[in-house]
Amino acid sequence: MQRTLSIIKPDGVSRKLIGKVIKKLEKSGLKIIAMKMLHMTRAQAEGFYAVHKERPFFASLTDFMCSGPVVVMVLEGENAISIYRDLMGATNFKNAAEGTIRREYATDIEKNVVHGSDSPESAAFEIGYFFNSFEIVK
Ligand code: IDP
Ligand code: MG
Repeated sequence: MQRTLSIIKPDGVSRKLIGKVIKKLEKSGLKIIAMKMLHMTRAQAEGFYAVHKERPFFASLTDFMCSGPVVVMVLEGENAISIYRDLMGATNFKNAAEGTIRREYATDIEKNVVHGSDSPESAAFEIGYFFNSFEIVK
């Protein structure tokens, strides 16, 4: 069993895509074991994306991520990290496979609707960033 962190980004929430994203998640067989809505401060967004702080898009990305509420979830299942990455599709929606969340709903390389952890190490950091053990159902 593996866990991964999912975020429906501010564009997904403001464009009323929460239900559509969750429908795809539930169809994929992944189990939602934690979920909440929150609005990050700039400092919280910068802390979350600290691995990208040297990238040219860091300021714009963290601006975007604190521009409105997000829905954060913990997903669980066998190979949850790669199953959810496949469901999201490529970072750039133009390269994302047919049927993926980003291919269907993203409008921009930055405003790409969803986030998903990329490794067990980042999943552990990202889940711990948003949830304590009481907020994750067993
Ligand atoms: P990922 O979300 O598919 O894991 P990362 O490379 O980790 O992609 O980048 C994190 C986020 O930064 C992306 O989801 C996207 O919102 C944004 N991003 C990535 N590359 C670019 C870029 O070249 N220009 C603008 N934003 C980008
Ligand atoms: Mg990433």
